[in-house]
Amino acid sequence: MALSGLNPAAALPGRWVKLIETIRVVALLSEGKLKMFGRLRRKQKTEESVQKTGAAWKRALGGIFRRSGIDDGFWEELEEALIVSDVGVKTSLELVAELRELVDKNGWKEPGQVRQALHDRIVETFASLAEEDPLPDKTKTVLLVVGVNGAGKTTSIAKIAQSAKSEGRSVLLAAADTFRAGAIEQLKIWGDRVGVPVIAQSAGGDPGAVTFDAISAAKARGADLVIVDTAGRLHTKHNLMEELKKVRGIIDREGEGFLTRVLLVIDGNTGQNGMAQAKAFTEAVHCDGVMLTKLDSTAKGGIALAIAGELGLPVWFAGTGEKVGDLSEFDPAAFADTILPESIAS
Ligand SMILES: Nc1nc2c(ncn2[C@@H]2O[C@H](COP(=O)(O)OP(=O)(O)OP(=O)(O)O)[C@@H](O)[C@H]2O)c(=O)[nH]1
Ligand SMILES: [Mg+2]
Repeated sequence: MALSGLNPAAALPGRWVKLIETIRVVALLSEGKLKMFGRLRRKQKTEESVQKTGAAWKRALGGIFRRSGIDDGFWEELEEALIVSDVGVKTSLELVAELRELVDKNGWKEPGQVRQALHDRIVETFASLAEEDPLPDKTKTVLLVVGVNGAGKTTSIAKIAQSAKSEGRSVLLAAADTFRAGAIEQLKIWGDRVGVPVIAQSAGGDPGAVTFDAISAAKARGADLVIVDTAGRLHTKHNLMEELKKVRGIIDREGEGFLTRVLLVIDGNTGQNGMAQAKAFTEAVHCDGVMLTKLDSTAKGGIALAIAGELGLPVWFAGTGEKVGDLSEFDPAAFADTILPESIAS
């Protein structure tokens, strides 16, 4: 090997540093304090999945941070660009007001300083909500999955089921979408693919009864994660939202010993309509977190910021494709780095 050019003495300290770091990481891993591979994967996947989103933000914001100074025109353009990126009027106005205050207070002159402050604000918004583990280890959980038609609920359930199973959890799926023709079959196919049992009744049955059966089966079989698939429904349809409340009621009543989590699935392309969905579903069944799907397409993703900022709902997962492995835990820093990279201001 061509090592002759190396000075072994000079290489030694570097090796020691590496060795010490390895020992530290192994120690942390064994204490369960660091999920290293999970975290690395999460960052990388979030970065990969939001590339198109990043390009959309670059188109909307690119020129703004390259302006020669911070004047009224700068603020107007920034506000407009945030709104165009689906951040929503309310959140955009609030963000701009906050940034203006910071500029006045600190006497900033460079648009790049505003970019950094906006980047940090985005990370903070998401990070302050992300403290709770969506699916805590060793905790029996019923995950109720809700959202409008076609948002990606059933596909996301398969992704989460596979990921949970690979972490050693015993998962069971409940086919509580008894409404749409073919929905039960679709969930059964996913169940077969990922090797997870599906509790179902016949089409047209009562979603509450299926949920009841699934929780009973989980108790009998010692399953620790029940994921309930529900029919897609327009958030404006009162009777369908009432039906969802009943399902939630059954989980609360029957799921003794189980943590209840409600996951709202939102198509990342939905734009501001996602906000109306999030409000209505949260009012009906109190959502705990969001899965933002289809980020691999042209989603602008700004809706995530509006939902986090206005409703305080964390984004837990990102859907990054149609395959079962296309799931990533949402990484706020990677998201902010991709939509507002330093290069956008230089
Ligand atoms: N590109 C992409 N497609 C996705 C993603 N998630 C789901 N899909 C696609 O979106 C379509 C709808 O997905 P479903 O999982 O059936 O959606 P759903 O919310 O269960 O739909 P309903 O049961 O009809 O309400 C399917 O074609 C999926 O393959 C994603 O992250 N990326
Ligand atoms: Mg479905």
